[in-house]
Amino acid sequence: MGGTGLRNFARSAGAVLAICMLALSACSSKTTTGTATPSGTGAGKTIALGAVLSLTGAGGIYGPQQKNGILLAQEEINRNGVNGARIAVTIADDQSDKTQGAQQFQTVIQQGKVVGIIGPTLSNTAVGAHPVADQNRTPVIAPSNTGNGIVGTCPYSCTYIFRDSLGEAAAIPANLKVAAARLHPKTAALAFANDDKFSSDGAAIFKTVLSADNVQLVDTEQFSKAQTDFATYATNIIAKKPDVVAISGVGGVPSKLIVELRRQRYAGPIVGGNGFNSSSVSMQAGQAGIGAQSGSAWFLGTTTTVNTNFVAAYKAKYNADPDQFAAQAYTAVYLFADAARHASLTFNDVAKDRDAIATALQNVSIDTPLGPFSFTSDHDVHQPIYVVAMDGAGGFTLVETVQP
Ligand code: 1QQ
Repeated sequence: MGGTGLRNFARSAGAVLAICMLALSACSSKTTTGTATPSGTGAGKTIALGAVLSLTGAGGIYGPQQKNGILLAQEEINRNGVNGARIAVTIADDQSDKTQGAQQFQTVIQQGKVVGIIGPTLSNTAVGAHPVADQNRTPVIAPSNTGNGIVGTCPYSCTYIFRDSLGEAAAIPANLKVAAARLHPKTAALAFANDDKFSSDGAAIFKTVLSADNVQLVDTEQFSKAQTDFATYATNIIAKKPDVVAISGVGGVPSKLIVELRRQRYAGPIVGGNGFNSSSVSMQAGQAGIGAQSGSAWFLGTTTTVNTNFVAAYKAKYNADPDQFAAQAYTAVYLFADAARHASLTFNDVAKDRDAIATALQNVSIDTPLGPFSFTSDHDVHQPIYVVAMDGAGGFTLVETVQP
């Protein structure tokens, strides 16, 4: 390109860059390493993504917020596009079922020709779905799979699997550290769903950390994630007079057990896992849930520009506050968009584009509602932990922020 051409290009590139920088203020004062693909190369093209979420079943309490977060991010990003291309997210329901989740992954990969997938909602579904994506060399961002072995060292090949959801292996110790410093418990009771991967992994982590803190486990109650009547379990727990009760469960389990414990006049502290971090769970627990404490990856009141913009935009679109699940799903779209911006997509060779996105995801570094975000070498999360407590009205108060 001759002198003048390059200058015109530089001038127009300068102008385009300025516009992009403005558009990107939503989620990226930090900059991803590596050269961005010249803008405009994606003009008229579509970046197809899949989102396989629990809109029904045990995880159906989390999926709707995730869907909202994804649709908001898509709308914001498509105002200016990704190097001229549009993001198009196909959303499917994994029905909180491992086999259904694997089937939906297969469908968005084979038929949807997606270059990336967000999901599924539950760790229990992920162990069925993620191997399908990995075998098809299709990058995944797990927006709420906080169990063990989801990234890094997995019981199956997980080279193409990333997660932007804080693992219980980090969240539970941080939560218990804050609880121990305030409550100095000597005894504890543990209740968990034994037919759900996340709940069982969480229970194992609670056991390990409590024994490391010399907190004696005086009672352990286990039940199915489909359990709805917790009267017997609450009676057994209360009979042992624990200093604190720990709950590791998904869906309706946390709120139902909390309500039953309070109904049977248990007035002591309650701590829990990621299953607590949903505005729907806080709402269902209501007054009984006040003070129930968990380690969260996000806090509504974080005053960064990117988070206040997200909260304001979410409220404007849905007339409701977002929660952690919405924030993580929203962030996942921005992470894919930034990877696509740096991936030199062909838009005609889907296998090549999937590989390019997977490679680019490793170098992503952007500001998000979760905070400055980049993946660890294990494709995992490294972020502050917000220890929060239910406020009795569908929200959470911040107890303490624990740095990683
Ligand atoms: C998991 C979870 C659930 C509580 C929410 C989706 O963290 O299954 O990993």
